[in-house]
Amino acid sequence: MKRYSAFAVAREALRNHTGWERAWASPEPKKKYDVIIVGAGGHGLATAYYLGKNFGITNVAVLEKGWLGGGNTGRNTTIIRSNYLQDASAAIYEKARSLYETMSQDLNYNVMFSPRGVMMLAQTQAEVRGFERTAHANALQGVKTEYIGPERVKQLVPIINISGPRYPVLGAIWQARAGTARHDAVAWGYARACSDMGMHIIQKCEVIGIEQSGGKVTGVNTTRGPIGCDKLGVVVAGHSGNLADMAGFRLPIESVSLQALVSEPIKPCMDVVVMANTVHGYMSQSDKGEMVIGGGTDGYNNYTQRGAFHHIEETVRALVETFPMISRLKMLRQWGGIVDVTGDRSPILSKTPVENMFVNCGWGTGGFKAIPGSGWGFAELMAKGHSPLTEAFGLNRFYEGRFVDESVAAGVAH
Ligand code: FAD
Ligand code: PYC
Repeated sequence: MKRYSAFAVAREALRNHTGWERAWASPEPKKKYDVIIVGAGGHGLATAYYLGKNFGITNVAVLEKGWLGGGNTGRNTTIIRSNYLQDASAAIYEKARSLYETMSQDLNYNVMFSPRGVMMLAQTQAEVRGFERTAHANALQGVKTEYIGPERVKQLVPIINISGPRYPVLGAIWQARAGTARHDAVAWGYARACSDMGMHIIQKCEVIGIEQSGGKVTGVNTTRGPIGCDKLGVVVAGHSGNLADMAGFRLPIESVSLQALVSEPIKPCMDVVVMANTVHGYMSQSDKGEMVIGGGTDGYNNYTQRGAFHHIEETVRALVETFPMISRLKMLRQWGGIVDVTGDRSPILSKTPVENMFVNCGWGTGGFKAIPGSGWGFAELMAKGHSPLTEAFGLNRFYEGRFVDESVAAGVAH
């Protein structure tokens, strides 16, 4: 595949852009692969990429029931941070954050990583204590965060109302090298790099059954026929329960809709990301000038991949308290994604009761930031049978009571 470069842009400008190649191929499925990954979201594609890059495993197919990146990866609000409390979480999220720093160069694809800084506001004494504790834990883990007071918050975000009305801003946990990236570009960049290694990305190919023999996975049944494999990675976010059901076991996750919305574009007014978890809202400004806004998950399990009016009302009402200037903005679009939530708000990257079948799910409301770290660790788990990055996130923790409690760091109410 030809490299993207300033020279390539100039060359194509001179020949009316007739020389660009398709970013990834759309081959017919083969009868069998060494590895099949189900789900062409960020986590599935990153897993395939690191299987090839780190372990030389390239006889890989990524099967996607819809279009690549059309699940939560293309629906999220793109916040990247690693200010988690537990060591195992800080390790995988910080690995991911650091891989985001060099992802554009690594993939030769501009993912528009913008380390603009993320702050999570403390608006109750409980949050003050919680975030001070996280900042101390992060210092020990080598993750750079700091607890800042209300004056510094106001200095960084002049449009914020720090004095109320219901919840004054008491401080915040601030991570200066956290930020955002272009979500579609992350999926597209990984897909292009996988295709370049000879892997098959097969869209409109839904997995409808999982084949086993003697307790071992042997392949999948799909809407495009049966496809064999030696190893299977299931990376389907909110549909993980359905795939586990096909294989004959249950996962400790719930699927629920998480929604977001964007305003009309306005002049630059906020150059950091702000999350206000007590009032249930968060906001950043996109490169186009739209205010990107999200709130909590729906309060009931569902598979509804669309927006709903109650969500706009709740979230905007909450954010108007914190940013009074948004009260006059028009909202342009709203959407939803089906997120997969575990009891301890931590992911599952694990072997399963079916030999050679692995699951990567449970990222809930916060998996975009984890994509490269998750792909790195899950590829290692699939290739070698173990990975230091994924060790704490096995399914056995639910039997053994070794939870990785991240309910405070999850950032979004659920
Ligand atoms: P997905 O991107 O959902 O990919 C799974 C894929 O599997 C889908 O494309 C789906 O079509 C496919 N699939 C499902 N079933 C089958 C089948 N049977 N056969 C074949 N394919 C199948 N995280 C953050 O870190 N920061 C944020 O700011 C943030 N904001 C969010 C805002 C919203 C509104 C939402 C919905 C989520 C947000 N998240 C955020 C969470 C984040 O988007 C997800 O955790 C992450 O994208 C999950 O990626 P994934 O690759 O696991 O899943
Ligand atoms: O996990 O940081 C996060 C997040 C922000 C918005 C949705 N999830």
